[in-house]
Amino acid sequence: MPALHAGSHRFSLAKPLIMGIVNVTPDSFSDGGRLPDVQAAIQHALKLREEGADILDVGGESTRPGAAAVPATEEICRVLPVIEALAGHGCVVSVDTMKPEVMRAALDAGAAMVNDVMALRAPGALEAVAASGAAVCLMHMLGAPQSMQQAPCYADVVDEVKQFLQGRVQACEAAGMGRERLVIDPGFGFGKTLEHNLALLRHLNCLAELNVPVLAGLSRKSMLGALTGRGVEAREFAGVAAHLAAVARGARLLRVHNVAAMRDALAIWNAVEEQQDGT
Ligand code: HH2
Repeated sequence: MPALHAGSHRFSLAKPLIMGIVNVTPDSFSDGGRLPDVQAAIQHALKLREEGADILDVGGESTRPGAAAVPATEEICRVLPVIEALAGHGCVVSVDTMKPEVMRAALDAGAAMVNDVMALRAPGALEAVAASGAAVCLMHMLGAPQSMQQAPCYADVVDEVKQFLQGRVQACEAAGMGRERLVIDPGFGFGKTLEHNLALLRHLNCLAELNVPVLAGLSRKSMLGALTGRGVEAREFAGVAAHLAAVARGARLLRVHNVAAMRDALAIWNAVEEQQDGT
């Protein structure tokens, strides 16, 4: 059974892990504006941990389609006090950033994982993470957040995403990072149409073949809205179903806003799976 090493933390991946989303952004598409200050973000994160989050993913820059870029200094000001406080409470903290400066500051402040929607392609990002003992989530994105949803096109989306992630895994290994520190993610909604997202979800087991744990991030995403007709605030049930579909195809980490709902769903899932295995 593969394991995940994030700094000094060790996770068995026998059961799927829950990564709770903590956005410290005024413009995030789903909970932006509701967590305007550091104390509120910390309280929200601690509640997510209480509800069952294994990892807390702290982000200071929205990556929703068309979102404005945030300077590194501003992003650091947003996330650093939250990361320091959560690490001080013994939480496993991930930093959701594309910028090497932010990665370094977050790792110094106690983050044990870097979640990068650019899969460490920014100059200096690979080196920043390799030099630490942190884990990294390598996500596929076609283009940049400002333009990624403008007519994304693939010959074979599953194969192209797989090739890309395989290349990033190899780059990390060449930089000295062991596989136990790596996680891959197809990047639902990042330069993908509804059909691309569905193909990736349907064939997620193809990514699991790379022998690196797969993370699925479907929470509140527009594909759920397209399939249910629901607004961002009313996509919780759809999100749980989508994440369980991902787990059925090998996903080992789930990045979610509603940790309590996912924890309950996984309690059922895990009980059924254990019964099946006879364990
Ligand atoms: N999705 C978002 C942000 N970061 N990271 C990974 N690894 N996978 C994802 O699917 C993913 C991600 C977008 O969701 P959210 O954080 O809710 O919104 P925003 O980017 O506006 O903060």
